[in-house]
Amino acid sequence: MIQHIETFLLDVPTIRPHKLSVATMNTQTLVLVRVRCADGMTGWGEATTIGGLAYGEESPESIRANIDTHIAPLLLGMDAAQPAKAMAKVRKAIQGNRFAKCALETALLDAHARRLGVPLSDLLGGRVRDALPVAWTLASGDTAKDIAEAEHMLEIRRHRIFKLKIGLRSVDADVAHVLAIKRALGDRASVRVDVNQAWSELDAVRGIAQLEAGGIDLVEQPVKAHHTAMLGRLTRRFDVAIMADEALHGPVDALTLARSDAADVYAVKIAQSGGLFAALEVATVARLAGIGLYGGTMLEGGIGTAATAHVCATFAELEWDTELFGPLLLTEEVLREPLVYRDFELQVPTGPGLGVEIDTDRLRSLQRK
Ligand code: MUC
Ligand code: MG
Repeated sequence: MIQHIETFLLDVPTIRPHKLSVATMNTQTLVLVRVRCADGMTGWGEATTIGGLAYGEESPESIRANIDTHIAPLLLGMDAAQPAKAMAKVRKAIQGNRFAKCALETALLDAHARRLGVPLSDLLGGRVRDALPVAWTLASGDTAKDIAEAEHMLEIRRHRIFKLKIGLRSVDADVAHVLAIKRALGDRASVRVDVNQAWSELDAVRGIAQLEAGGIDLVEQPVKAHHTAMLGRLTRRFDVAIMADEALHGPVDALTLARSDAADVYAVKIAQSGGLFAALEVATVARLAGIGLYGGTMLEGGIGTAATAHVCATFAELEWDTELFGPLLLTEEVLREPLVYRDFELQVPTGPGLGVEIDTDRLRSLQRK
């Protein structure tokens, strides 16, 4: 039986300012959820978002309030061994709130997989890979610093895929910044950009033409999320891969975008999709429509990152790798044993459930008072 549900906000400084077109992050607020069951099992979930309300329509504080006030009471007393039934009740009664739903589904699946003594990926059909290549985002805003950071990551064999956050400056300044980094790294790295919706169609046409000519491999969400037709026109116009991120709020969006051939690649994010099973549905639509897959992040800490890793481990094809580096951007680790990054890959945890343990002392010390 689901006995107790608790939420925590943790304010964790980032290792350096992380500049996106929508926000500059100096701190990340992790939203963690703990579900305790009557049989002694505990599960953890995460609902972290980016930049308060700058990125999406759920904030850390709203997620917490909505879980505590509206969602947790629906779940208390339900059978903890039936996560799908519990989540069906939540989905019926609660509109939207995809991040909150994802955190609860993660926690219920973590507890249930522990109960069965299997890794969470087994509840999702089983894994086809044990390690996931991980991109790193260069977002200091300074070209020389970004090149030095990339060189260091190549040197320590942690990342060889780099995503640059652009859209804050003029198209020409951004393109010059990106191409300087690509020239410095050459064929040693895949260089990609994320515009986070900042460009108009004309900006995008000018910017993407130059990025494509300069050897950039992928352009993520160049235009506003709701401009599906515009995204489609860019996808058809250019050879370089165009990825949908903010345009994808779960399986229905995945289907709508696929129907209009709006993107070459989908960033699969568990929270943005509304949960782990919803993320699998997004991936299924992509597979059926011939769209490539990329494991995306909301810059979560260890819990959300491990949950996404379990989902991505079940994908037969993961053509564009992942960006599951969230914990590495944070100055503090909330897991007792950090996730293992080795030889450019994240090792998918193998223990029961998520395969990670929370350090509760560290959690208390980071918890918002
Ligand atoms: C996004 O838009 O993809 C993922 C990596 C990163 O640096 O920011 C996020 C959000
Ligand atoms: Mg993105």
